[in-house]
Amino acid sequence: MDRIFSGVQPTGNLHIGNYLGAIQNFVKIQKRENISKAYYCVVDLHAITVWQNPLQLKKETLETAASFIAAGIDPKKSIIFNQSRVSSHAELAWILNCVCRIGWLNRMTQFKEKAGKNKEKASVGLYAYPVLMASDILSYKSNLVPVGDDQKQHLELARDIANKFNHDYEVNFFPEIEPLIFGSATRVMSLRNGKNKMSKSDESEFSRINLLDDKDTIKNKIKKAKTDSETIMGLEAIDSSGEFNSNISIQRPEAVNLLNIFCGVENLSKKEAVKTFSGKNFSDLKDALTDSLISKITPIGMEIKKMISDKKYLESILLEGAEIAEEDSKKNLLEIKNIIGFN
Ligand code: AQP
Repeated sequence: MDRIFSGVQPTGNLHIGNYLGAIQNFVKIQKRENISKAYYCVVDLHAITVWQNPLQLKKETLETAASFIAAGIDPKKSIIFNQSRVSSHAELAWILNCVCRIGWLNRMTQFKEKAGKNKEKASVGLYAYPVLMASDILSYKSNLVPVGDDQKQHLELARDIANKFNHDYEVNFFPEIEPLIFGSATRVMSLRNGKNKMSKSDESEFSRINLLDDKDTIKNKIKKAKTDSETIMGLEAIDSSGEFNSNISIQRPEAVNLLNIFCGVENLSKKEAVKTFSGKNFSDLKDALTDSLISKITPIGMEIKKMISDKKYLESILLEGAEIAEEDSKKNLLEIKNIIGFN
C-alpha cells in the first residue's frame, strides 16, 4: 500500500502553477485504490525560512487549507494539517541533518536561486530546507510524493538521505521515495518571461494567474501575457514522447508555456492542443485559454473565498488533521529513536 505526502507553503496567493503542478494531482490521486494514507500539509515551518509577517502567516495558513479543500481534496479521505503543529517534523529533521552531507546540500539549485547573491545573509533554515522536506515525507514513511517538476532535486536528496540512514544503521526502515510528477503542466512558467518559473514571490502580479483571480483579472493577465511574433507551431514541435522538443522550448518558451497551461487546465495532450491551434494567431490561443481558465479556475477561487469566511471550520480541519499526523509520526519517531540508540 502507498503512503502519500505533499506540502504547500503558506506564502501567498496560490497560483495555477501550484494548482496544475501539484494540487490538481493530489485530487486525482484520491481516486487511486492502493493508498493507505495521504497527508497534505501546509508547510508553515518551511515558510519561515524567509521572513513572514505573523498575522499574514496565520491568514495564509488558513487560505492554503481552504485552497486544498476547494480544489477537491476531501478532508475525510486525506489528512490536512499544518506542519508546525506536529513536532516530529522538526525533531526528525535534526536527526536527518546528521545524516545528510553538506556537499549534497551545496548542490541544491533552489537554495542558490532563492538566496541569490546574498548567500551569507540567507537563513540557515533556507539552506537546510530540503532536509526538513525529507523529514516531512519520512515522518510518515511515505513513498509517493506528488510535486511540481521544480521539487525533483529535493526529492532525489530525500531519497539519498533515507538510503544513507538505512545503510548506516543497517536497517530497511525508510521506503524508497518516488516523486509523482505528472500531467501536462509540471512546470508552469511566468506569463511575463517564459524562462522563469511562475512563482508567488515574483514581483509582477502579471507573471501569474492566482486561484483567487476574478474573470476580468484573468482576461487582462492573459491578454498581457508575453508572446512572440510567429503563429502557433505545428506538430513538428512535438517529439516522440508527446512533449515539446527541446529546440522549440528554448526558442519559443512563451508559446510552449501557454499551450502547456491550456493542456493542463483542459486535460489535453500536447499533440491535441497543437493540432487545434497550429498556424493560428496567439489571440486565438489566448481567447481559448482565457475561457478555459475562467470556467475551471474561478469556481475554485469562489469556493476558497466562501470557505475563508468560515475560519472555525478550517481551524477544526487543521486541528483534527494534526492529531492524526501527530499520532502517526510519533510512532515512527519512536522506532527511529530505538534504531539510533536513544531509548
Ligand atoms: N510554477 C510551477 N509549476 C508547477 N508546479 C509548481 N509548484 C510551485 N510552482 C510551480 C509546485 O507547487 C507545490 C507547492 O509549492 P510551494 O508553494 O510550497 O513552493 P514553491 O515551489 O517555492 O512555490 P512558489 O510559487 O515558487 O513560491 P515562492 O515564490 O514562495 O517560492 C510544489 O509541489 C511545487 O513543486
